[in-house]
Amino acid sequence: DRLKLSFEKRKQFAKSAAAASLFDIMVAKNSNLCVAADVPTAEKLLEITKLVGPYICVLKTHHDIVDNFTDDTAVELQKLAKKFNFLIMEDRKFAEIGSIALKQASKVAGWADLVTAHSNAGPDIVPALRSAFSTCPEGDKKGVFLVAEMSSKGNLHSPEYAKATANMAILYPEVVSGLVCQSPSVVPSLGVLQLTPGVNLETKGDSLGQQYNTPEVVVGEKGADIAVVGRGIVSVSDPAAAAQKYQTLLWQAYLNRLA
Ligand code: BMP
Repeated sequence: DRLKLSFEKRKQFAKSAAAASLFDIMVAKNSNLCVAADVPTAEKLLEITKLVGPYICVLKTHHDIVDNFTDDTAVELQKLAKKFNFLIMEDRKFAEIGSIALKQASKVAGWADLVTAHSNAGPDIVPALRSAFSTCPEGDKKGVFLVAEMSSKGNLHSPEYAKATANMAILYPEVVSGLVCQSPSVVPSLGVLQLTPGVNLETKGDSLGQQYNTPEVVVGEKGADIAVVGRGIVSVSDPAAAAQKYQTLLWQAYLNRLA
């Protein structure tokens, strides 16, 4: 049972190098918190990263919503990732035929350790992204998270779609480090990580379809290995304190799950 096994033990089943290093980081930092750094400018992105860096295992970016995101921004992000020991995930959700996804991913593969992709175009998205990684130094240490389910109201992700997405993780275990999903039964093997967005202590949702749960529910019931918190941390007056609080609650929920 995945949910009863520690991250230390699960690391032994990781076939993707990025998943293995994620398990290491999570254990070293006692953190299963991913911050979604959805801020409007490059300056704010670096500022928020410095504030939350000590508390996270993954920094998730949407670099295309950031004004003046430059190569220098990427270099600074990588320095912070090294300093605070976290991985950078560009949440680009690639969803194209392989040949286009390869070209799109080549734009971010240099600085992102992890990227997200939809599975709707079929399994060849995975080797396409692997090809984009392969042109980078240490490209074989990079990984993909496939979106099996979503947190938003009315989404079209059926159980069959989620299952077919999980099968792609079995087909390409060296490349698919994890799945983005909302239910505990989707993840097909012990070495694959479940990333679950939609976490907020203050509110149940937003006005555009987002749906939130608490850390306890997301980790304990929905099966998240890593939980994503965006506005709950980046849109409050003290992001560092909020990150510390979510880190503590999420890690406690993981310990409770093991017990
Ligand atoms: P917030 O906590 O502010 O709602 O941010 C959630 C983050 O997680 C966003 O960056 C969004 O792109 C991402 N996300 C999500 O909310 N639901 C999903 O199903 C998949 C996501 O990647």
